[in-house]
Amino acid sequence: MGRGQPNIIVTGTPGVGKTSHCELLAQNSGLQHLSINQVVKERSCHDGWDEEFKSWIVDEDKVSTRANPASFKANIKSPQLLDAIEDEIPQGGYIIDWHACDLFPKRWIDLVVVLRTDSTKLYDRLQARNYPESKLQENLDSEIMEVLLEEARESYNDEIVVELQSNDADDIESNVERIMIWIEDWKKSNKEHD
Ligand code: DAT
Repeated sequence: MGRGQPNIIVTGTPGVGKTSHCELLAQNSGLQHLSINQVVKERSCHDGWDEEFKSWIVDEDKVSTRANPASFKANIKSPQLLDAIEDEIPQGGYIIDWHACDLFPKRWIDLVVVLRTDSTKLYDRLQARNYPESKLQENLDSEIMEVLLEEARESYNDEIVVELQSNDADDIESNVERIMIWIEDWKKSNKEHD
């Protein structure tokens, strides 16, 4: 049984513009913006707030889906998070916003967008967020080392992983336009298979 609408992951280092892209894309496409950070926060799927790193503590090692789905379920530290996403995402129509993507089984995902930002611009954006120096440096290193891009390529087929630049406001518009065209194509080719 096919999905009527695609599921898209928008990922990348914190500060690259995931939320900005997802909000505009949701507005233009009618797909739903699903911020995993928000889900973790609202549904209490976390082990508390890390003050130093200013983020919710989710044990990502234990929620890896690279293993088979059964162990994915058995290993997950916060079953509520899995239940929450397991019921909703497979139906399609979600833009998933998170700084990691290997949580989601391949079969759920139709496109993975990895946003990239030049280090000087990313530095300024993270500094504006008052990130502590340790976290700022950690995120800059992660961006320079292409950690999220590698993770996306390891977790999904190369054909569905797209790397897009997010340096200026114009990039947001052109990236969203490009994804909109992809969504329309996806819908057309999926209809043919129904
Ligand atoms: P993320 O969700 O990846 O953490 P965000 O969308 O919250 O990132 O953006 C962080 C900040 O950077 C926010 O003030 C908006 C700005 N920003 C994001 N993408 C941008 C772009 N392509 N051009 C200019 N500013 C951008």
